[in-house]
Amino acid sequence: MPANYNGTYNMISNENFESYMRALGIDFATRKIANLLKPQKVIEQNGDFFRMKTISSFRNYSTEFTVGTEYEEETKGLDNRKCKSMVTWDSDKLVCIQKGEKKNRGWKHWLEEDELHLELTCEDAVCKQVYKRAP
Ligand code: VL7
Repeated sequence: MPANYNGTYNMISNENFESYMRALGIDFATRKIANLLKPQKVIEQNGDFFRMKTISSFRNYSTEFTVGTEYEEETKGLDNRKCKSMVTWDSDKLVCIQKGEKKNRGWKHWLEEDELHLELTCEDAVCKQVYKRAP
């Protein structure tokens, strides 16, 4: 039985998002706006199938994938690149590798009690975000 990530989570902390966005080549003005956001993650999971939505007042981003199956990801509204992405389980952690133009790109999710943790990596930048399950 895989871990259950189903739920809605609100951002409570966001470290190094600025350097992650810089590594992705996001322009100054967009970074300034994006840095002020407190997005919400909405995760729908059915076994190994996931739909993940990141919702904010500025932009939304949505992806769907099946763990263990490589898929074409287009980061529309973010850095607008194409990646060959693949998510795998590392125990109860979700680990995504995003192969493409940017080296060392990916993310990891894990749960700690009512918190959803996310580490976003691009090149040498690591952003750490924590979300709390919505009441
Ligand atoms: C999704 C943002 C910065 C552009 C706008 C910022 C809008 C809200 O890949 C992601 O999530 C995974 C794991 O949860 C599931 O898809 C990260 C947000 C990364 C990158 C680019 C700034 C412009 C933020 C959509």
